[in-house]
Amino acid sequence: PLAEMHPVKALFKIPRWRQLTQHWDFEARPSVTHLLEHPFIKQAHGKDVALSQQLATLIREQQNVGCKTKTKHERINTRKTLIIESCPDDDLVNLEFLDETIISHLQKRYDELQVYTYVGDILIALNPFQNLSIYSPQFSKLYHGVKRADNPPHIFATADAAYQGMVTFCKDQCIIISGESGAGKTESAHLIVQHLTFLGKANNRTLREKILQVNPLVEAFGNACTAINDNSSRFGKYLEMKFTPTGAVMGAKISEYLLEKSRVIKQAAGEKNFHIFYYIYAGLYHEDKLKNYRLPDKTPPRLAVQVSQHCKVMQDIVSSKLYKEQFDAIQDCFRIIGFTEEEVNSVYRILSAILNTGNIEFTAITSQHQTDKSEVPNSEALENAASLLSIGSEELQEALTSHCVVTRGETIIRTNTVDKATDVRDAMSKALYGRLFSWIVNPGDDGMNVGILDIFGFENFKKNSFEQLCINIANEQIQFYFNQHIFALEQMEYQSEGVDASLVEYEDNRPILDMFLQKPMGLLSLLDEESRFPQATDQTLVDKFEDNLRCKYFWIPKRVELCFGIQHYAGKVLYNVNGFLEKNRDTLPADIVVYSLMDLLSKMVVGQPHFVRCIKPNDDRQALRFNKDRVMVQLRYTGILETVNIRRQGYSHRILFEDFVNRYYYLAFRAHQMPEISKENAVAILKQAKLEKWVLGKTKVFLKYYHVEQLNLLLREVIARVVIMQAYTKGWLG
Ligand code: AOV
Ligand code: MG
Repeated sequence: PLAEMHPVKALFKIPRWRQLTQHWDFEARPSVTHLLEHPFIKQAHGKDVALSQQLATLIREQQNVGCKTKTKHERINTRKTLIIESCPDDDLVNLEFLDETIISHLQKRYDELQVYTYVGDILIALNPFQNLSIYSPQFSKLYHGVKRADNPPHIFATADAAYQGMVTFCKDQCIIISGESGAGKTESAHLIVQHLTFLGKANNRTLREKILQVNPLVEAFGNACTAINDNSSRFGKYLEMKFTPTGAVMGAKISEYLLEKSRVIKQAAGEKNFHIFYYIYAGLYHEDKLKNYRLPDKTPPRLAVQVSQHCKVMQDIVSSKLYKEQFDAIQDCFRIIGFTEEEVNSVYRILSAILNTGNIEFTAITSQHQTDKSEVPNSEALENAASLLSIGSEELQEALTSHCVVTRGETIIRTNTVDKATDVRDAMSKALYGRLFSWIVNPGDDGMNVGILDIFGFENFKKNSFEQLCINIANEQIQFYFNQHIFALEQMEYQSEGVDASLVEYEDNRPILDMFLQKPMGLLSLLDEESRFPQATDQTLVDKFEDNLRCKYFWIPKRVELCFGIQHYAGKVLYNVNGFLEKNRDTLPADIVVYSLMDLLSKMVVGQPHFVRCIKPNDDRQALRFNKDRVMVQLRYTGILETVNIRRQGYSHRILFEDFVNRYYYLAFRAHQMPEISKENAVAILKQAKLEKWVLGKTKVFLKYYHVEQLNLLLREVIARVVIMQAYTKGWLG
């Protein structure tokens, strides 16, 4: 019942009430009916007696303070309350705290099932590890063209902000989702797509369904079960939703980055192949179509290796109801998105061909003249694969067991050893799968758009290799972009207010990026260069790095062999160079990988960004379990702590003179003497409060977070004194 009770309860815990109250002015207090109209109250009303009672009390209270005949005493008290409540705990930037406090704060919210929290304009999303009912159509309606502060933090609010930004300013938007594996990036991306589809009034049912079916389809081919996440994305995804100038959804386009194709061939212990292989096996078995695709239906000694590696007997797969259901779901996706029957048939054929290819084996032919030749002893798998791909089995065998070399304009055919032939076979499977994936993810056309980036997060394992380096450089770039953006906004306000922008400093990660990307002496260029030397070894690579990279972000640890350390923005990571050269030769050169990421970044720079930082509260995938240490680490490397600091270093409070004087005049003037709203009076208050280092803009006072803290403290003291004095004069206190 917890889950059932949740949406109303969680949203209605005490902070909600506070949130409701903090936007009301004294004078412009909403009427009771208005209050009852508030969406959250509407939902809660009648559902829960205790809540209704709370509500009634609140309304009574509000009526009292709202009425014109309130006494001075009450008015002062109300004012006091409002000032204290003016820091909603929905937004961490509004709170003054240490790192420890942030954690406790998030924990408290998580315990109340409030998984979303803001840090300024960034959304923190804690993975609930249970289904919450806060994503229903009612919630979609709530987060529709409203001010962010009108509702509790929500992933829908981020989608709404992007949508509003796009429609209002006719500007492309992008939503960048980051966080470690299993933190909830992909789920967040789904929810954003769901909400954008709603906002974009995809009335056309077919179009709406099409867009919503894209994700499950792409995930069947691009996601797999890993040790950390049962549905782990094994590719970076950039999804663009296209809209007409009036904001109606037109379609969606997906770009994929760096699909982990090696998974088709091999998976780490306890991990599985891409989902789709299991789905089609179970599905085709139940439809009695395995034969059509030349897949074995008994339990042969070597069933399609990739699948059998984990499901020792085929029964494991075919008896899984889940796989069969998923297969049906995928069939639906194909149909709804508009794949023809023939195309779907081709997809299954290619997948079956890959499975059969995995079963092709080679033996060495040792004749008098040749010792490096191989052949396929059992032709069944070969014939199956060839027939599924509509090529001759002879041709396929030749392609696998020999290769061409062109020397001096002459083409020479060389034979492959068993090892080489095996490599070619695996490379073929990977390439087939990679192309199939790209074909399914086929891009659409142009228009105004909201892009959603769901990429791998910063990684720091016990042992880190080339893959982690690439992923972390990507994150380093995203962090750079993030900093730029966070500052650009602040700087703009400083400029328009005529305030010197150089007053704000922050930790710039540009030098680290330069160390990686500079040419010709950056780490990646050095790696590329060393990869071209056939004699290069792990040791020569480390030596090369050591000789050429001289900066405080790079070091060679003394006691660990063949390693180097990098001080990333998110923390120190030790990389083991073992395999770096091979992996760099085997895959695209590091340079190219980082370019394709630059491409991504340049795309993002065009759009107005919105950030979602996903956090995994525990490693056991359990609901309501909050591991402080784990959360702290992630806050650090998703840059949240950094952001809060950045916000603090800057003038996080920028208050209009009018609001400032109204709020704090007690500090410099008498209680009954409402001073004129002016810059001079604002300065008088600041001076009286003995504050330093504040700045004046054209229309606003620029304050540091601690200024506001001090001001509020002083104000509380002054009000307490005034109240006591008045109580005496009225004879209330004897
Ligand atoms: P990831 O995308 O960040 O990991 P996912 O989005 O796949 O992580 O989330 C992992 C699991 O957490 C999901 O399968 C859900 O069970 C659960 N989960 C996440 N968000 C929610 C939510 N809002 N409500 C309910 N359950 C949720 V990776 O792709 O591995 O980096 O590579
Ligand atoms: Mg994912």
